[in-house]
Amino acid sequence: MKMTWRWYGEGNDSITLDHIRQIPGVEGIVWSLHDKVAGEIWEEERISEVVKLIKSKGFNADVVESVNVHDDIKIGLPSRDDYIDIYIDTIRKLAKHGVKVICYNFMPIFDWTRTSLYEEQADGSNALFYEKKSVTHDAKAMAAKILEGAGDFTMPGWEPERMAKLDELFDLYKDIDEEKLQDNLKYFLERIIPICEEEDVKMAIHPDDPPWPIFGLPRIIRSRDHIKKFLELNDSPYNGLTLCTGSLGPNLQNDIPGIVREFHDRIHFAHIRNVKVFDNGDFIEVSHRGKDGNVDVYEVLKAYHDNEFKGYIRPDHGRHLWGEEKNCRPGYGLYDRAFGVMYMFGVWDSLDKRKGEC
Ligand code: DNO
Repeated sequence: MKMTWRWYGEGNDSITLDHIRQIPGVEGIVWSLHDKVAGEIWEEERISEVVKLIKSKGFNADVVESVNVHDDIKIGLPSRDDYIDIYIDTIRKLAKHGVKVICYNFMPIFDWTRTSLYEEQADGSNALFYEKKSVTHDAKAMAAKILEGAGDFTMPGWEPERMAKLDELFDLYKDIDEEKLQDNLKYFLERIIPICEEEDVKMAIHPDDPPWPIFGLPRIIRSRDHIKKFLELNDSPYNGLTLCTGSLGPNLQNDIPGIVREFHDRIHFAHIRNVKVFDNGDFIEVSHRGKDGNVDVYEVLKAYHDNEFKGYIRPDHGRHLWGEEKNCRPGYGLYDRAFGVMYMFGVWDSLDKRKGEC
């Protein structure tokens, strides 16, 4: 596995590349142009500038998370072809600068959703929290809360421009059910995957977070069966997954180690995160340690190890520790994610040793 770290760019992240250099074993920076809204053109000079900066600090810049997909593509509007052309243009430009994997999602309107970005914990830390009963009808109130919590940082998938048009967006999605969304995803894949094959860039879809429909909007990448269906939409190895344990984890029916074992050869990017799920379905994000939550992180890593996973991996969200919430983006502080890296290496290195001894 190749360890990576998500970084939001100069001036848009409280953590610097120099901080990241001190975390053992991190080889690559997962990056994006975070000021770009879905459907906007990515200029080559901007891409080249970021890649150069990342490489100048000794990291690879192989993974981009995300190039967001415009809602017109997800809804299947006639304008989708123009937006797909722009997407293809971005794939080609990224390939030219050595990018190997693009992480994206196909969630209608909202990216990952939480009801509290800084839920206080008994030990004084705080973390991202999801209260099921608050995510039923008032999407606008929730969007406002998320934007407020993000402060001056950009929140991918929660662009204020889009959030200002929620009524319009909900109206456009009103006839889109799971099946239609899947058809539109297939259409998108049919156009982009041949380009990815040509350019040697792997697409890695991110699962829906949380793994159930919210505000009546369909979500189609949230279980083993959905993943299987998705992979069958287009058989190319370039049509693959970002397997996120924290996104699938809140549904306790999801056997994540089993999913890794079944689909490992289509997983290009692994996100490791742990969640603790309460009896009423609410959940809180916890440390990466398996025992702290409901995701058996050891078994997940073992499934990757047994299959000699060579893809990219990163710690996903962490708790905010030692007061860093005053100046870090939600879920993306320094300390807990650095612990996550070390926990993963702890498990991985011991699995390596045991394998050598067998
Ligand atoms: C959460 C992330 C997601 C992910 C997108 C991919 O922190 O894992 O926001 O980047 O869904 O498009």
